[in-house]
Amino acid sequence: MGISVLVPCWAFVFLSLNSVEFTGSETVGEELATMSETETLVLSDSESSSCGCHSLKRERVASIDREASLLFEQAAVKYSETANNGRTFGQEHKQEVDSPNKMVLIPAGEFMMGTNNPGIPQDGESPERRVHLDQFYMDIHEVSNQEFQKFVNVTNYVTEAETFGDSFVFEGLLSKDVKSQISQAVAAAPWWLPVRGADWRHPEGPDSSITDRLDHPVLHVSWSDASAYCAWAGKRLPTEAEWEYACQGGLNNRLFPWGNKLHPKGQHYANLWQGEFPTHNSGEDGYTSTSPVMSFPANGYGLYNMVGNAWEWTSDWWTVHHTTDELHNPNGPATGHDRVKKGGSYMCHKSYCYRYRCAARSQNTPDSSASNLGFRCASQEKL
Ligand SMILES: [Ca+2]
Ligand SMILES: [Ca+2]
Repeated sequence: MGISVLVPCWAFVFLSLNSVEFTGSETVGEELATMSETETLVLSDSESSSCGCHSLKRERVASIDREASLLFEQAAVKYSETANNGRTFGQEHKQEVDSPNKMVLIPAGEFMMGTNNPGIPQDGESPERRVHLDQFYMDIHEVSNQEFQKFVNVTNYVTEAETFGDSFVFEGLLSKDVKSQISQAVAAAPWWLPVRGADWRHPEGPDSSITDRLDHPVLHVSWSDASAYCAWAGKRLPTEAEWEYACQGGLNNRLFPWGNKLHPKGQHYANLWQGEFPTHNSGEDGYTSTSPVMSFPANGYGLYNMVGNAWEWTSDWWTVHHTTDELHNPNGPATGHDRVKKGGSYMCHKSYCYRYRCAARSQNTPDSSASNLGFRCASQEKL
């Protein structure tokens, strides 16, 4: 089946967006779960600018429409064969990861958090507000598989994905064997599949491993898992304000950690998605999945992959309601339903998930885990 057949399929899915009126993301999830199987593949307006990452909630999975899924599968195969053929993950830029993660001082200061020109307004990116922060230390890279393995070896920690027995994996990364055993998908984002046996040791399910990816970010870790790791290391998760301030690398009001141009001098500065999401990832930046945690240039503070590669948990509860009040060391709402994640991932493309900006944000429930979500730690003291 050729691409000419696929285009009308996706056109149908996206044209359907405007024919269904949704009132809120929570309602969307509940409504979709009771819709016909075909309708479960319809995206909401808020999802249309999204990678669907914040839809990764176990209660949101629904039966797959087999006909539509077959078309999607063809797209995923195309993605896999054209982008991944001959590629060995992590071999091109394999390097020894510092263990434990080096930290750098992020100096005390003030910055404008959020933006008055939001890329995705419904995410609560605005308004800009002046934020003052004390100094703190930040891991220079995302926590790697090697580091998390050490933590588990010492503590026998069991992640939530292992306890639940499944985790969300992007369909384009799955083998045919694993895909054939799956009968459910995330209603609002059908490229996310709940995979039995997917966890940090098996990022694409039981037939995958991290052996050749020890220097890549650990994935399939929930907010609780990330918090447990940081506590074990004598650290903590960064607040959203700390993360966003650190992302800017000493620059002010820039979109990205390195400035406002996505490709300065024609170079890739982050592991993102090139091509058509979700059907074709050209891997022009060298990676169609995660990259080593110290790949791509560091920002002005010496931090790697703040945007792109893996999403990163922060300690804050999620809210989209902000004021212009000045804040000192803000740590978010006192309570909430979801936790904030920052930076986007290797799945982000401007057409779907323009969240690889410092001011961008998204959220997941604290027990969620996925094949593009990791973390790094912060601390008040030098370790
Ligand atoms: Ca990439
Ligand atoms: Ca990242």
